[in-house]
Amino acid sequence: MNETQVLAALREQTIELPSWAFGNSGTRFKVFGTPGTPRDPFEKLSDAAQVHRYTGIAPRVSLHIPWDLVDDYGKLAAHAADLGVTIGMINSNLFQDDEYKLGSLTHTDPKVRAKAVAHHAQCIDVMRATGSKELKLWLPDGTNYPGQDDLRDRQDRLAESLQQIYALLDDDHRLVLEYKFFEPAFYSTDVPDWGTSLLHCLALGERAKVVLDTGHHAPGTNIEFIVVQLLRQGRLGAFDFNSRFYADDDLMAGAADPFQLFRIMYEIVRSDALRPDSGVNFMLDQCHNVEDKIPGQIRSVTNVQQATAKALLVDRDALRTAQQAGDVLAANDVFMDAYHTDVRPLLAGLREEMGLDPDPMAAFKASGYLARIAADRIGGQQAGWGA
Ligand code: RM4
Ligand code: MN
Repeated sequence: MNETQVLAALREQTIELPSWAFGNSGTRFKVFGTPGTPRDPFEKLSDAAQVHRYTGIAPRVSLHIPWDLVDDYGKLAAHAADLGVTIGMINSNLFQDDEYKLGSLTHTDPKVRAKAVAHHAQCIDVMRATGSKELKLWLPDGTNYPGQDDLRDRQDRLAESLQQIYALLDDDHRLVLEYKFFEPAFYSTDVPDWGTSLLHCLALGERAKVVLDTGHHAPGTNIEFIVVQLLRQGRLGAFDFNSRFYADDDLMAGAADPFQLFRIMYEIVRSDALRPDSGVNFMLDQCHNVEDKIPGQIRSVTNVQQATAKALLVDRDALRTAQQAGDVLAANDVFMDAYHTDVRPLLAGLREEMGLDPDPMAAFKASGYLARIAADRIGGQQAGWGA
């Protein structure tokens, strides 16, 4: 790709933000409050819109139900539109209700399963009211002890519950199913890997796709290989980008391993899946526990953008030639050359062309927004996990 083509591809790229990144979060040890933290979904959207304002590529915000429950979703969508953003995926919540202690969609009790399915009917209503087209499920279900429950029956119950949810969707809705190898359950997880997610999606139908959260794999997993397989099947529905050192750390995307992010984005580019109509939603799923949240999101967005720019710069003709000649070192050189390219000037130029400040982080800092919200948002309950 020449520079004009690279810039054209970057201009089309969008990244979706999670509303929960703007609320307080923490670990099981402590949740730290931050001055100016949003107190409701309206304020979360206002903060998310700041990220779009300075990066120009983050025009959608995912909601999480019930954390983002409001009386009037039309009003929330109108607020988003006023801010220049739209509502993205609607995430359901199957992990914060006492009845779900032993499972939700997989529970042995049909009443609990019915309740979990009904929660998705509520999420689909939110989709209709906000114009969202995607329902996202992450299933916390699993067991802690061998023998605790029947692994095979749980899969059958899950398949049946998912069918019921899928049947509730409108024709232009999609269902995306996320996998995670452990936590909160430690012995078995009912959707632990991409294979399980894919099998359930294949059974459901065309509009069911897999979500790949970069934090949800065992250390050492070759995530870009999974990307390739899901793209080959046309079943990669979305990413939840974040970084990890140990488990599901939810750190800023590209912070721990920018090379991995580059390798993932290379496979996206290689399969022509960056296009807005490719069906892959590039989302962040992160928590900012010790850093400021809006700058944390800006950094994440620009990290994904940098990895994408480098991926676009791979000389694919030279790479193919080296690969076909069996020239291992030359092929690796071509790949690494792109990775080592400093794309910051290219991206600064792109932003200027888009009418943005070339340095989004500095421009946001200079705006004084953080000081303003700290002064304005006094009183009320700060939003966080569970609210
Ligand atoms: C899960 C998963 C989901 C997210 C929840 C809060 O680990 O990553 O995507 O919605 O956390
Ligand atoms: Mn996730």
